[in-house]
Amino acid sequence: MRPAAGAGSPLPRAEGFRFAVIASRFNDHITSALRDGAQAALREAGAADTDIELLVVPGAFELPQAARAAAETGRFDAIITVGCVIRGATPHFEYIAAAATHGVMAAAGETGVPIAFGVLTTDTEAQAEERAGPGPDNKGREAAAAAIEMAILFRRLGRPPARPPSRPFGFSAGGDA
Ligand code: INI
Repeated sequence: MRPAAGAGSPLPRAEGFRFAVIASRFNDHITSALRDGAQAALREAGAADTDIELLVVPGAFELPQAARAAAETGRFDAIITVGCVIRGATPHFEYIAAAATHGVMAAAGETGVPIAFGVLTTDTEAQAEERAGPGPDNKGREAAAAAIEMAILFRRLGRPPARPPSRPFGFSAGGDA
């Protein structure tokens, strides 16, 4: 049986699937490491650079709407969201974290496209840094592994392959086209 996606697990194979990585800019020093972890995992699993599209949003609050729009294009077998919400002195943390969590779950359920949740919700910046390092515990990497596993599962359940765009949109993982 295929091992569950997670820290330290081998990555399932990603050839023949198309992915969007949607990264939020807020707390960019963390989210860029999560984005890199997700993209590196997809490449390591065999996804072609042309099958990985990077989309950027301002903050975690915008992730669900962007994920839903990406899912509705029919261009992606799975989507990976990455973001970082760090608890502050205001209740803003709760609102943003809840909106991102519930919004991503709703977008996945309502579009039928797997959307992995690589959004850190931590008390401190140090906790976020621990989860965004270059190793196997990088939460962007873990989200990418979950997205691949879900893409494989949905293909097995009869989901047709995602349609590539006639012309790439956003930024390809291979460069800033
Ligand atoms: N966005 C984050 O991604 N992380 C945060 O910690 C955060 N805080 O703390 O405010 C945050 N706010 C911005 C928010 O996601 C939206 O971009 C903004 O509200 C505009 O809609």
